[in-house]
Amino acid sequence: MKKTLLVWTFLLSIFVLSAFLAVSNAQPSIVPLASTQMTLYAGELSTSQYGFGTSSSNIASSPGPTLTLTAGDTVTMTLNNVGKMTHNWAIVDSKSSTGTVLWNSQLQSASNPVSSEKSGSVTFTVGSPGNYYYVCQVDGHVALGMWGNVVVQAAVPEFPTPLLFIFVAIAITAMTAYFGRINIRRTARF
Ligand SMILES: [Cu+2]
Repeated sequence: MKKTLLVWTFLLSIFVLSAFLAVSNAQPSIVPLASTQMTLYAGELSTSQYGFGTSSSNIASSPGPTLTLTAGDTVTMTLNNVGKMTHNWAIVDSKSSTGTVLWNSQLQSASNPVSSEKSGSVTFTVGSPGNYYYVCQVDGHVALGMWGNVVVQAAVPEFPTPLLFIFVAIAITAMTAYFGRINIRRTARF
């Protein structure tokens, strides 16, 4: 197997893969990043203990269930108020009803909360990786236990395209060399 042929195979592989990428990129993708539906329940365990839970029967003692999100994902949060009081939900930068709301994640508000036995939802795009909080912004409810942790993980990085091309091209070249050697052996026997 001549080395020049292997070099040409390698270059041709890169060319074909590049052409494939150009064609596949010609049509802009309209598929968004992963979108996630989440549901939380809000209510009261007692007059001094309010909280969030993953079902109507497990309104957690504080803090509520930790939400693990991925940066860049679109999340639709639905809050079911199974309590007697009004509640709302928002991701904020501090464990406080007056913390700065992040990513337009506010589900209704302290002045327009979700009524008892009602539900509401909000759709937002998750921001940068880090640790945040979700709270009920109705006055005094954070102190009664209505908060939880939000952990934002980095999106899984894509394998860099140029490296992928070189990797695949090396694989094709290696296969060409392998089968080329077999052919040479067969030719030699005749
Ligand atoms: Cu509340």
